[in-house]
Amino acid sequence: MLRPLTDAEVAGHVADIARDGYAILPDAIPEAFRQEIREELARLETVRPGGDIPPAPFTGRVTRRWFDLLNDGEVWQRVAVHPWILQILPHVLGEGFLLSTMGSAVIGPGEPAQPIHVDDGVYAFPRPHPNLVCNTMWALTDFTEETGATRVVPGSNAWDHDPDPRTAYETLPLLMPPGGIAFVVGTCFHGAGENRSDRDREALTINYCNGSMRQQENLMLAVSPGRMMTFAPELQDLLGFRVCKGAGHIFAQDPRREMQRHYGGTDASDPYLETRNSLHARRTARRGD
Ligand SMILES: O=C(O)CCC(=O)C(=O)O
Repeated sequence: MLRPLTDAEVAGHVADIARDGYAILPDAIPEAFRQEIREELARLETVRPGGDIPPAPFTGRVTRRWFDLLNDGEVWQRVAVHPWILQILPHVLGEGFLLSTMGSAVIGPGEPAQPIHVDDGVYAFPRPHPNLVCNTMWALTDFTEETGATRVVPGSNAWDHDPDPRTAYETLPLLMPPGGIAFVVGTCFHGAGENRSDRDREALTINYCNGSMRQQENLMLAVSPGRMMTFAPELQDLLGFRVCKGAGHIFAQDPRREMQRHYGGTDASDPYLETRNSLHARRTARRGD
């Protein structure tokens, strides 16, 4: 069991992220949990060998990346709601932030360094801009210079331009023993280091976004509604079961209400439930389904 972070610890990490673009939390993954995740990665290698995407220069030639993990082992549901991440991210991305994409980055020996990039480039907003994305890098094995620890350009989160592929930036490695989690805000220039060792560097990239942004992975379509209904409420909220600043509603309500109406667990306190039920019955009768 992880103890909660103190308010001072949360404030310290949030200040580091604001100033440098990143922060490291050692001992964030209890040993049994870390082993459970590694066993799940080993299982994925047997069912989807080599990962979900073909070899490519940016994502790696000998790097295995599996996606849409909420359709796989139950352990991913616990990864997404890591308590320390949920304590820190409201102060980085604002209340109502969402899970954006969950992936693995198992970097094989000999993989060259990844190009320096930013994780919020998918939105193409002019810089500097408020935090839209924050990635969390989970070190499942040693993050060292040799194994290809993620490299960051400290302070680049404040810069007014995107990374230039022709520039050789001065970078620092995010050194972590197994069990560390590093936060890398979406504006911070970074990339995986070269793996010069003879073993895999096993990591997760669990990425969150501001609640008004579109999630990078199409989570609401990728995971079947019946399956989402079995998830813990805090995970459902991260998937979009709650309205954020007026966005994301169904019948002008939190999606949770409509999901419960369809898939069970109806909320008796919903004042519009009866009206919506009868509207829905009329629409489906018209469609003949
Ligand atoms: O694996 C890493 O160290 C960084 C991964 C990354 O930045 C990415 O895949 O976008």
